Amino acid sequence: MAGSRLWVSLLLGASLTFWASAVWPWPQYIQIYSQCYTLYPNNFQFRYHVSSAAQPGCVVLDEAFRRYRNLLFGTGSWPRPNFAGKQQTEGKNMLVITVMTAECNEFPSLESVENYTLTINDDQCLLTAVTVWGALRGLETFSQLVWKSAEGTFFINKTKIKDFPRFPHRGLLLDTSRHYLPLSTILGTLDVMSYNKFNVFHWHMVDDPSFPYESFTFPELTRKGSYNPVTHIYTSQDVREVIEYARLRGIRVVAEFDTPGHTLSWGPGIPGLLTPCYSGSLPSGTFGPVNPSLNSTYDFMSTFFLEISSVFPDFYLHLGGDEVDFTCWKSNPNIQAFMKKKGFTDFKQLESFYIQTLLDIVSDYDKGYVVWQEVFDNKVKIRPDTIIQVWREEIPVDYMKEMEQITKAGFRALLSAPWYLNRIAYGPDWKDMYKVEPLGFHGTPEMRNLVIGGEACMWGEYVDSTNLVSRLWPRAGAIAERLWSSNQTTDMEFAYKRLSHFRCELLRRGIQAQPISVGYCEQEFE
Ligand code: CP6
Repeated sequence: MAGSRLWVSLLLGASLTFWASAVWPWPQYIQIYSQCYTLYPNNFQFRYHVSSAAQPGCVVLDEAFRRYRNLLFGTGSWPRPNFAGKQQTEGKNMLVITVMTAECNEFPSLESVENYTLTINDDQCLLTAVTVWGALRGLETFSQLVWKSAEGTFFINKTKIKDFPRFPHRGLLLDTSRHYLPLSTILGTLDVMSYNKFNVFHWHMVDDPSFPYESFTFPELTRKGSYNPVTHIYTSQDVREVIEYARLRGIRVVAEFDTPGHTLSWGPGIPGLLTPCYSGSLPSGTFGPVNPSLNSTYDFMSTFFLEISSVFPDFYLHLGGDEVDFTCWKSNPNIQAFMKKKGFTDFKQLESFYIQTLLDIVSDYDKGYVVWQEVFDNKVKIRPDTIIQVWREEIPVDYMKEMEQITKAGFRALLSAPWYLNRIAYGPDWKDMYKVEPLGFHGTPEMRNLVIGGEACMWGEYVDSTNLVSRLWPRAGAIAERLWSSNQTTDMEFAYKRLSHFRCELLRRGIQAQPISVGYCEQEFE
């Protein structure tokens, strides 16, 4: 392979038509020809093929057709083409969709097949997919292939695409505890995620500063733990709305309720849950992680996670387990006595005891779980199907070594360490994130197969709805392409051109994406 940039320019000849092929993320197999067809906004339709398993009434696709019609041509009506008689031969007036299975009312999962093929030629404009989730990916690609001439005519080039994701888990983490993100901000982010073919929303719902999740079994958690129990909470209606909005875009919602650390906001709502820290022989009035020495803690967790297991339909829950600070546990005489009784000599053993008990509780609810890497590092006994998320950059080992160790032990791994979007630098920092090779460690093919993908993280300490969008986009796109496209898609010049173009397309779609370098966008924006 001579590098996709060269290959595309050979096919298209002129750089004028480059933007007809500026798909992001880049498909696995794509051939674009210079021949192109006219699209007529007034007549254009999305249609179900007669042999498609999904037919009108399939909400996922009906809704997607409406969205993509708006994205392509806007909501207004367009002037009729003035060469009406030639429409049949020169125009492409429909995209025909066929899917093999009709899971229109189900949820996407880690196992969902997202493959699709797109064929635009003299005879047809056809999108085929195994599932509706694949059809959604194909519709997005189709929408990126359509371009508008200076005269305002819509065109699509003759194209053949066979596409599928490199990794099945392509996530974005949003933190709604450090700052509350309004529902509209979350929904807007799900839209842009779908433009990037991301398929997992990792909802880091609660943390030390606030508890915005409205629990119906423990309403005090929200009443006493949120920034404002009227305006800064996610009601069960809100949560349902996020889950359905995500589903319609082929996005899973993986909720994280991080324990035993990062739980200060849980304290006021559940007296006795957190460990009282001691200063000498007296409680200091401050609190540490969840108290692992009390039966009441596990009773609470059983009830709480029973609720969470039913509210979030995804098979996986994220149980956290990161950054547990032992100083408070160390200071507390009751914890010390509990350790002695259990024969623990190390606080890692105490942490393991807590996590193991929690994992057993959640397993009983028929859920799978994702945990942060410390759970593996501290040698907690975990079910073999646990997914470990790697977030630490250097200490104690570099993240590629960590990926190697996790997969060598037979666990599935998710990579996040190189992908902190909350961190900003002066310069084109998307390049380093783009260049990451998730399988860049020493290992067997079996070990590589255990890497199910990765996540871009937007930790919220310095991010709220005022700066989220521009900090996310288009930089998160670099990670989206690394997780979707082939490991051969590494040409930086080609990526730069397409990402610049994609950023302009995001602006056209009303997303305040930041520039990746100097320059301008062809179209004008408000
Ligand atoms: N919050 C929680 C965070 C981080 C983690 N957990 C975090 C800290 C430093 C970096 C990246 C992430 N802000 N709950 C660790 C997973 Cl560099």
